[in-house]
Amino acid sequence: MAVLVTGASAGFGAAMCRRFVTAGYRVIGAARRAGKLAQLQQELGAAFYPLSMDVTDKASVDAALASLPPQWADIDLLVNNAGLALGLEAADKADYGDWETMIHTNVLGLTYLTRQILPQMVARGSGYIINMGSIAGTYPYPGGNVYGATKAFVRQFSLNLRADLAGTGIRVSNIEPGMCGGTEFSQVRFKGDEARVAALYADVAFLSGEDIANTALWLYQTPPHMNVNSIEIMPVAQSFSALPVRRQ
Ligand code: 8X3
Repeated sequence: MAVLVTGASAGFGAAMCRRFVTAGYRVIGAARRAGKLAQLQQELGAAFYPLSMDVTDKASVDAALASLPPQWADIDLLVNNAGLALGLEAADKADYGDWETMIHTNVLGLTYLTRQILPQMVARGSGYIINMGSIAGTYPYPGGNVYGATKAFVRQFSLNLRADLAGTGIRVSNIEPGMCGGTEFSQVRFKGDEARVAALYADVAFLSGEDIANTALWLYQTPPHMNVNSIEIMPVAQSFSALPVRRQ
């Protein structure tokens, strides 16, 4: 039995691979960047299996999964972690290509992996799917437009999976983090604008990839009769703000 983590080359995904291997699990790390996966394999050893795939390309997902050696083919936990935010512009100014990339990765990629791996879990009558949502899937904010909408898809898809999987013993959870740092998330969102990234995180005790990896491990180790449907996590430094009102 193995754990499969997508988006394993950096951030939450790499942190999860490290955490699960340290906890004694066998982990398949899936990502596009084979070099980063090879580094992770050097670090983690035989308990880690690097799997090159592009989650936005269904044929690549299918071929990668079909290539798994038999001893790595039974997946008990799928962590659909691959995802990204691109841009923070208002909807009338956002780059449409960015919207497409987010939808392909955060929505279609997640559904490809899920659809491919669920049948083996159903056949065994056990398994766990952890999806990476976001607080952006619940709370709207300016510039969140398509990114937040993809995470709202992930939240509802997670709940709907539970409806379909009733009686199977398979568990599904959606992790919904708020502000996290120390990952490539904001570098990617702001396309390498390091000054903007630094300004965002300045003097904030943000969540780390390790915090999210520990959460995923805790979920997986909860007793089999227990399903955490969703878990929303923010740094203490982040909270809510009043809705803006435009006065005449
Ligand atoms: C990451 C959280 O607040 O940047 O999904 O959208 S936020």
